[in-house]
Amino acid sequence: EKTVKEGYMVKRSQNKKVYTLVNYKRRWFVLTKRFLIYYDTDNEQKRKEKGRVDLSAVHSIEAAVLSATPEEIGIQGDFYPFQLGYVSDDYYILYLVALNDPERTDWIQTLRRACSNNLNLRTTFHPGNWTGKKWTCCQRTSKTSDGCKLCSN
Ligand code: 4IP
Repeated sequence: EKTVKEGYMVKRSQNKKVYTLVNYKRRWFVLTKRFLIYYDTDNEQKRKEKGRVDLSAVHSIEAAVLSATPEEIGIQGDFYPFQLGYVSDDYYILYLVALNDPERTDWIQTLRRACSNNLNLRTTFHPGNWTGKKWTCCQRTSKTSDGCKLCSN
């Protein structure tokens, strides 16, 4: 399938396994018409797929706030996070960290274009993170609660 956009970003672990700790990994991202796929970065000649998001499952693409230090993320200085909310077997948010602000804007716009025909797009989102107990943005204690902020466009 044709590549729409590709590049390095740092991703936050999605907590698919309940007992793993949150961490951040640098990955090579490839956006096609139907998927956002991420690969490991060990061998650029022979990249191994680590995971993918089915774009039809995406309900929000927004800038985000990450309660993490640059050291934890593995980036020096400012970082530019955004989020991809989607529903598959559970509710997930993939937090991604772009290399700079224009790159973040471009990833958000490109992903939104790829998802523009989704029927499940939402009008609100949580700018903070789900800690397992509450949202850091609004302190709400339901993971599936409506977002506390209106989506931008
Ligand atoms: C892993 O940590 C990686 O961050 C995985 O990301 C991530 O999976 C795992 O979270 C997390 O436990 P270790 O490598 O230290 O084991 P990647 O697949 O990019 O390597 P996700 O789901 O984010 O792909 P879980 O809880 O989601 O499995």
